[in-house]
Amino acid sequence: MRLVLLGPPGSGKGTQAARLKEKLQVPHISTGDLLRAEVAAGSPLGLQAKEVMARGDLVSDEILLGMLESRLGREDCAKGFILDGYPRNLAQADALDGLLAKIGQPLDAVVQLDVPTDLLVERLAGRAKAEGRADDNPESVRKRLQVYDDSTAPVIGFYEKRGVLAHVDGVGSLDEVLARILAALGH
Ligand code: B4P
Repeated sequence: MRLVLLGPPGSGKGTQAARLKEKLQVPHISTGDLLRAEVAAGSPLGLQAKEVMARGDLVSDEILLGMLESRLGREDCAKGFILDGYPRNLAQADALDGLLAKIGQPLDAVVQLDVPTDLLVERLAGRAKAEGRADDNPESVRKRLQVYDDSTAPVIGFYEKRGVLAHVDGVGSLDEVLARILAALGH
């Protein structure tokens, strides 16, 4: 199964991908986690990404594509993957198409998690208290929601036109949302 999880910040992409990987037996690839690992390691890429992420902006498409290409080339992706956090704009959606065509692994499905904005803000405020992530402060959350509306939301139409997109209601318990995603995937 080659799956993309789409949705605004706080919609549960990372949360559900971590659970789906057990069910689908494919790796969970979170571009946010890959970037946070670079930041934590203090690598040149991490140093570039740190400020951009903290203020809620998108890291450059070029950096993301290189990172993704090297991750998808690893052996554990041979049977598929769950992509969480990529693509985040139309240029990334095009780049992903090219990359997957090159490695002969077209997407099977794209799931969009729908959650109202007031609930997103509430969830991210909860995570700010629990985990203290650098980009969960109110100002960065506002920016991330704006970036989502401006840059990421158009990706929904891109996949709708392809006939591969399923909308899933992301409001409910973790188990309820997981069951809806699995049903949308025919599992
Ligand atoms: P991400 O790490 O992708 O962060 P996110 O969009 O906020 O979603 P995340 O997956 O972490 O949270 P979730 O909704 O699961 O990106 C962070 C930054 O990295 C970006 O702003 C950008 O700078 C950079 N970046 C990443 N990918 C990039 C790309 N492709 N291009 C450029 N830059 C990129 O969970 C949120 C909270 O909600 C959690 O506390 C969770 O417990 C809670 N929650 C989830 N489901 C719930 C439910 N059903 N009920 C109640 N709470 C729930």
